[in-house]
Amino acid sequence: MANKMKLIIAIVQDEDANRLISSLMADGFSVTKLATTGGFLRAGNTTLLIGIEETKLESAMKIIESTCKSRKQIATSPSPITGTTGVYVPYPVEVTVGGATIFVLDVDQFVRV
Ligand code: 2BA
Repeated sequence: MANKMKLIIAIVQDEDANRLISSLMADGFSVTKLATTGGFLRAGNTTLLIGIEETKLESAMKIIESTCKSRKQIATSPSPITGTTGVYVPYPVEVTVGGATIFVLDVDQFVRV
């Protein structure tokens, strides 16, 4: 019977994406890169789709963990305080983004035609 497959969906920072793709490909993984946008920061990030055999999951996860760094970013959020004017005032908030947000899914079927 064929090996079970998993799909890794990894949301990473643009700064780490190219190095991560190179490392994954050097180890023989296939990768699809999507240009995505985070809902909170409304800034660009990168989502990678990596379809792999279950037995190789741990090795792919290690590469992601060792390549992706967490960084502090400033988000400009609307203030909840509207005061008497009713105007929302943007104010900066520091958030720690990443290393990587990773989802691992079971793959029902993997077909290449
Ligand atoms: P963003 O949504 O732009 O979020 C960037 C960072 O802002 C997050 O980093 C987190 O530190 C902070 N943040 C997000 N939502 C927040 C909130 N409601 N209140 C306060 N701070 C908040 P990470 O957690 O490392 O997430 C990085 C990116 O991964 C996210 O970018 C989003 O694109 C994705 N992501 C994270 N969790 C997700 C989930 N459960 N489902 C889908 N995408 C997710």
